[in-house]
Amino acid sequence: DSNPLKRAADRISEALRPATGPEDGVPGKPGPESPPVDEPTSPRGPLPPKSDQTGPKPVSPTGQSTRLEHAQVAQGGDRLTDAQGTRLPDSDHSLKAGARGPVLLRDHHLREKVMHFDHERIPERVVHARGAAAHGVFRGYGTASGISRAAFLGKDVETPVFVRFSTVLGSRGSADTVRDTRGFATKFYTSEGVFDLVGNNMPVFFIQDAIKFPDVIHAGKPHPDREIPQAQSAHDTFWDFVTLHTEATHHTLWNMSDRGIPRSYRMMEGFGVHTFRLVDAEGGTTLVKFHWKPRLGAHSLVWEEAQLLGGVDPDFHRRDLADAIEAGAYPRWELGIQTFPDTPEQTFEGIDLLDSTNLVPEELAPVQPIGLLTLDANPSNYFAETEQVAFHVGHLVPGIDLTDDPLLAGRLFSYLDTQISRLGGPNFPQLPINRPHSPVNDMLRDGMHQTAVHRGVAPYRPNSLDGGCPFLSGAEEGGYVEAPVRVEAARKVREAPESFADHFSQPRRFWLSMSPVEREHIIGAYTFELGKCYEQAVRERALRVLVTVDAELGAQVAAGLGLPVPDPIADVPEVSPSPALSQVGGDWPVDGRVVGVVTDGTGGLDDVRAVRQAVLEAGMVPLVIAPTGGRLGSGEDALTVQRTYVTARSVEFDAVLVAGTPGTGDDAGGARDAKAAAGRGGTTDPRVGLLLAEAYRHGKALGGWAGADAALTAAGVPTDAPGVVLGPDGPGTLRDVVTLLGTHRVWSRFEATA
Ligand code: HDD
Repeated sequence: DSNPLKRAADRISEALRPATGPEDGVPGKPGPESPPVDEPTSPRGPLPPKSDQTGPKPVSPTGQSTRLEHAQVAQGGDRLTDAQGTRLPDSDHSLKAGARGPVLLRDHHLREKVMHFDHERIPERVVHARGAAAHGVFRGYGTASGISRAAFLGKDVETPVFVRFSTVLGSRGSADTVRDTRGFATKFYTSEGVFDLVGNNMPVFFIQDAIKFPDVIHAGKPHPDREIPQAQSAHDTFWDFVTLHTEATHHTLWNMSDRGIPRSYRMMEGFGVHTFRLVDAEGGTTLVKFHWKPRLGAHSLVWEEAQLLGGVDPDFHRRDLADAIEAGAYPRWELGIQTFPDTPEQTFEGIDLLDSTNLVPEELAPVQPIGLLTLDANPSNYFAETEQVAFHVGHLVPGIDLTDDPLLAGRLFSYLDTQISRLGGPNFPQLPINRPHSPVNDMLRDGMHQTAVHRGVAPYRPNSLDGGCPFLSGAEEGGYVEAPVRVEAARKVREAPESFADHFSQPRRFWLSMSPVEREHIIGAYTFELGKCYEQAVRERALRVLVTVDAELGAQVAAGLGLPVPDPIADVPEVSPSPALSQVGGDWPVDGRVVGVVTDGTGGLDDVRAVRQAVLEAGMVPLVIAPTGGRLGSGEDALTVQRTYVTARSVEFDAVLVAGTPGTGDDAGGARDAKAAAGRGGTTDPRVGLLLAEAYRHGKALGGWAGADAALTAAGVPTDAPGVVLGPDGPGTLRDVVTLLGTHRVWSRFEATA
């Protein structure tokens, strides 16, 4: 070859050729690259299911299961093929005219592979884009059977479910722990069709009429010019909207409370928000509000934790849910209902049940348990299941009906409509995750992405050509018959009823129901969010709203902003608190709580081993934190290090234990374990110091033994402070720490104690 540039390039590639590469000219393995040394050399079957993915596999009469099998259906056999099933000899090299020649247009595999990749993403949900989901089962208690004929509410009836949790404002890749409302959407695959309960972790909504939904979302989403801020309500347009529409005050107050930053999806309440109508076997009706009550209690992060997690682990909630299920700590919620007589007024104790900015205090209408939800399996494929699941408030089964809540009415349009652009056509109910488990026999035909092969010639009714099939069902044959509720003749108007005009007594009740520490958090949240607004008019209007809710709330936030306290907008009627709204108090199971154990790994490993075992036996997750990765000790008893001083951050742990301390002069009993924790020369390693100081500041339980007090003291943690346990040994310390974890946080460590 006379081209000097080409000769030089050839020499370079010759020099880079691996010594152990395959022979040139082997069919299907051309070129100078060698396969990675650990590439398998013979085919094998698909990976076995994970431990949490075994168990009964429900089979849908309509075809594929909604659970598990579809992953295998999509990938049969052990040979790579193209989408048409033709086996492929190579997937790493385009077809070329010579190794250094042009790529040929006829290379179907190249074009198919890149074409498919180009279209891998679908539009994210316009709201609730960021989510995580799990499979599970719902077992009815039968306690609702007297007021609802829904078969799945029957005693011991088990129904497969898929639950998706979400944030509202952020994009698909946004952080889990931002301050926001959380979605809590449940798909029940009942024997009578799919029922979707599409709720949130807050019982009230920003607006009373669905026609304002585009407005409130436009206000909350990033500004249209720079597309910032992402997944935040702390900006002018959000506060502009919620202060101009004072009906948003109640929901906004919930968002500014600890409910806006949950500790875990497993530790959130859920609410159907609207009032629904249950229908019994005789056609009798009862108004209800749905509640999900978590077995682990409702708990939250503190604001600094939430912010740190946004950077340290943006997937915190997603990871927490999946890890807990994989570990067998299955999250559970009880489904409950508040019931109200279905009177023409549709009010209860003066509260308008059609106004979704209202809640009904549990003290006035207790939540009665009607069934148990257990989440016991993670999705096999995020896209196929979590991304493609399509919920809709209009997916109802006999026994569950709607009310005339104007917020609900608009939703009945929106959820069906949005799937057309999100999932690309009207056949989204045929996607495996959306398929009912009951027989489907509709007369919907054709359309984009039609996967059914419909039989017969007469998709219309009545017909005489397909034997008159399919037949209709009255209520006695399980048909969905809308409750024949009377609709009063009235003028067509664009108005809200007078009863929708009180925007302040419900927020005031929420504020009065909070404990001192929760109020302190709310004040902090408003001060932060309004402090991030640039518009003076918006801040001043927000303060007027806040003083109307409560003088002290308004005054404290005004002080934080450095603004004068304005006059209230209106006089607020007297309301009594609802203690059930406070999250502080109670003693809760500690399942799946994460306990960090700090050790330098040079001695006293027996205690670390024992405490690790005790944490596991208590149903919690122990994570051993050491200066570097690898294993501590040797032989069968060696301990695996899960976090290093570099990868550990306090926000990941519910409690932190320090195994021993320097200075006691021998290797026994954990004496040297915290040497590295306290650092060479007796100073605490700054990363361990930060870990302990943060955990302390966030009200977390701290423990230690064998003189761990030195490391704690060096981190600025007073060893006689509440919730700091210095025990005789690992397991002894842990016992007290478990008791502290039952209350979620050491509340008395906050200035405004509970
Ligand atoms: Fe909505 C998604 C909850 C009012 C329009 N909504 C969506 C999701 C949840 C809620 C949990 C995510 C479902 C999933 O995981 O796929 N939405 C609520 C609650 C509301 C509410 C509790 C009030 C009580 N929503 C609401 C209104 C409208 C919408 C008033 C429109 C007028 N919501 C939608 C939507 C979404 C949605 C645009 C986006 C993706 C989807 O539906 O499937 O249609």
